[in-house]
Amino acid sequence: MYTLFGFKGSGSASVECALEMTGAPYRIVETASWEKNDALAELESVNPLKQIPTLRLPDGTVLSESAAILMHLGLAFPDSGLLDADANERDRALRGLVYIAANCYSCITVVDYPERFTTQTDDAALAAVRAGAKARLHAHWDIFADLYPVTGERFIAGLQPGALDLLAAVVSKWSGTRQHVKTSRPAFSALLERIDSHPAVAPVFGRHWPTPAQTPTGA
Ligand SMILES: N[C@@H](CCC(=O)N[C@@H](CS)C(=O)NCC(=O)O)C(=O)O
Repeated sequence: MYTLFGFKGSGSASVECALEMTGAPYRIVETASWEKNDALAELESVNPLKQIPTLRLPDGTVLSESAAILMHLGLAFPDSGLLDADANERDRALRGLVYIAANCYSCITVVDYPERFTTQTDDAALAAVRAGAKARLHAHWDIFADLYPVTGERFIAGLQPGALDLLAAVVSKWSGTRQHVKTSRPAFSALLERIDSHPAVAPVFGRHWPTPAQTPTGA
């Protein structure tokens, strides 16, 4: 079975949701770099970055990086709806998955851990790094919303939420993104809320974010 290293309110929610969509059996090992429990050493042994989500496949292969994990699941389970069968639609989703990982998730890391990205140690310097990353993050989401314009009742990836919808909905929960796009890109904001409340998504998101205000990372 699959083993998902994850934690409540973290990026592992997207993979947990994707695993639900595949119907494949999985177990969750709860750990995170900010939650130093016994399982953290096991996570570090398979992912030296100590980042979640990290997924161990049934054959023991380890995958990290949300986008790679979601692509793997979409390709391994073609009937799950995570990736479209149509090549053009699929390419559009692959671009979006890498876009979010490269341009949005990366900014979250800077907002959460500014000390990793500067040699300055005073509070003002750290606050400046955090503020710059947050502004850049919001700009990257505006560009994403423009690249993937809302069309009717469609989700980003199609008629049902797919891998790209899951990653977009999770990574946009942090660092004030949802509040930002409510004003800057209201149609995109409404789409994210539709993803949150879709029956294939809501049960998992409800476990990770029992109330919308609880966001452990990138608050
Ligand atoms: N590039 C990774 C980033 C994953 C990531 O930053 N995960 C966060 C939790 S949402 C984490 O584990 N951070 C802990 C750390 O960096 O120490 C991905 O796209 O999955």
